[in-house]
Amino acid sequence: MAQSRNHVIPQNRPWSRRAWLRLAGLGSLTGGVAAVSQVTAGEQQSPVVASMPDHLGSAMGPVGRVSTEFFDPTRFLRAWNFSDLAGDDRARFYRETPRSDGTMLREYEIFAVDREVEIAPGVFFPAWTYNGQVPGPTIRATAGDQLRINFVNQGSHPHTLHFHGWHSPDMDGSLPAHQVLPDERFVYEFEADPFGLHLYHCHASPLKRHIHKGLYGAVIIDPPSETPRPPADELVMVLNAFDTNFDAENEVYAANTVASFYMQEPIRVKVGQLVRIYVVNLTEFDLVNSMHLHGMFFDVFRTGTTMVPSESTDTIMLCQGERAILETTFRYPGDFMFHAHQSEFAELGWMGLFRAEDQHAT
Ligand SMILES: [Cu+2]
Repeated sequence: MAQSRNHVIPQNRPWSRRAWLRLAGLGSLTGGVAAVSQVTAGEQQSPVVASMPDHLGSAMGPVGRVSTEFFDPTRFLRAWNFSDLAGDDRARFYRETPRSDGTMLREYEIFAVDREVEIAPGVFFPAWTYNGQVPGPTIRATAGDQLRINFVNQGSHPHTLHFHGWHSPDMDGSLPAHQVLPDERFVYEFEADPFGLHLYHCHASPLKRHIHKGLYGAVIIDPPSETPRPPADELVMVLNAFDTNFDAENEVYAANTVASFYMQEPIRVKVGQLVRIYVVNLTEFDLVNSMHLHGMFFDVFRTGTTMVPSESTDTIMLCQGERAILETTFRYPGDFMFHAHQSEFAELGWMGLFRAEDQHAT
């Protein structure tokens, strides 16, 4: 906490999630939360009377903007294998080499580093990160490829990379013997198997602390190239939350780290085009998270391990570490809200908008 700048949480007393709601009315989080806070704090007045003017001014979304210079949630949506970096920069972190059997060797440079990340305008969280960002870079391969991850721990604590998927025990990054100490390195190597939507995270103990500090990312393993998924506009959403005062409760929730970011910068999609959303739940402390999309339904491929959807719904529940591929096609132009159906999560930042535009709109 000491290294956090512009931190709005007082350090000298326990700070509950309810207190955060009240504080947010004074600070920089969301107008919607401010309205809630004034009702909560209005002991002297009728809640109805107290809430009237606040409702008029409670446009949802944060006041102010985060810096997107280093981490831009819009770019993160459609970036994998460091595709958000140009030529030489990308080659420093990612290389692919065709193999004789038609598969690829994919090599990654992943490093752990302590770094503050801005999770709401002016609110900085002292994160532990992979490659300086939360979530870490999305890894993407085709089933049968070989993955080689060169991991360097530049952080101040022992860390690991623990991948979900088939691999040998020595590549699991979970036991005390697997810990990579500060300034040490380890090479993880395994085959991309099975196809689906997976994840990686640190597995050093205490586990929930190492995960919630920001050490996690998405892994997309595409089906074999002979049987690909249909072309689509593809988006990665990692559901996460931040315990800013370390009381084992989250104060800020998001899809892709920045509270309410996509309320200010709606995700642009095309009417009539298939949209595929890779949703991974990496929220700590709360057992269940969810995603609800307004005005439409989507097909659900749980864990992404089948080509046939298991259900069609407008709300999906995900336990910690659970993930799903969602597919839908927007029928109408306009703004469509999406958010956690846990209302408290939504009001604390896990909310956004899709902006659907006609195919030929510029
Ligand atoms: Cu760790």
